[in-house]
Amino acid sequence: MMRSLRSAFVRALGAAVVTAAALAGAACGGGANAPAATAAGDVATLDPATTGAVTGRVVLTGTPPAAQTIRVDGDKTCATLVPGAARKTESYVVGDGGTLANVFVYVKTGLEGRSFPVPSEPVVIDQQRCWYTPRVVGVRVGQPFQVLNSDPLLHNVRAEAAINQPFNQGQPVQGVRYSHTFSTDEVMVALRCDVHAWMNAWVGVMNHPYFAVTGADGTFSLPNLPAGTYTVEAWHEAAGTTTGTVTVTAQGTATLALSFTVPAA
Ligand SMILES: [Cu+2]
Repeated sequence: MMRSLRSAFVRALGAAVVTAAALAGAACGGGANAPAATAAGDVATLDPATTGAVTGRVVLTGTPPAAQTIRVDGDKTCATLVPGAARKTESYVVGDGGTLANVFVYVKTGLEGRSFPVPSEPVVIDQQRCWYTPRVVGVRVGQPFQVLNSDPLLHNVRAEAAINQPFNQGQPVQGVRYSHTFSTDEVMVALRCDVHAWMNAWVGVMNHPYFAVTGADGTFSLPNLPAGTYTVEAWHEAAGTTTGTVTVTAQGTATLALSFTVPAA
């Protein structure tokens, strides 16, 4: 009895994985960090004939402050891991034409009342050579979120959450992995290292799968959105937030341009 129930469950789950991963994996738009959905739900069952997409580009207007040199040799082990024992700040990562990287773009309003399956695959931020990689990620409420220490030294990761429960974890050993799940959507939860003051990362906690992080070309894509009108917000660690409104039609692709201005010093 147990065995047949279990195998039926596994078969059902397997079918759901194929369907949901094909549709929802792309919806997360997080590149290598895009988690695959692993359970049936609204995303898996959304009729593609009823959904569309938003694509766009984020640009920065104005001249950002020049990157600063960060000496990391206050920690002798960091100094051996980081070429030249120095890094550059990444407060603004700007490409040709002012395209802006590390922007968290997400649907802020328009999805109320909907629920979506939560991926079981973890979203991972790694501590590599005394730096967080990636710098900005999105994760779902209830989805495993992990902080990995790939360095042979002590990091202490502190989550500065305002809505979620903050956490503070020493990670003294290479290979250690702290797992956490966030309980509420929150933009953004900052991660800092108490050992290395230059280490910063940010986590966008979402109750739906429609979010993305821009790369150097500033582009983003939010596919498989139900037809409707949405407020899309873009968050940047130094430039703040900006929003746009976009209407998605069934099987259409709407374009949304978002721009930030360098704040006055
Ligand atoms: Cu550290």
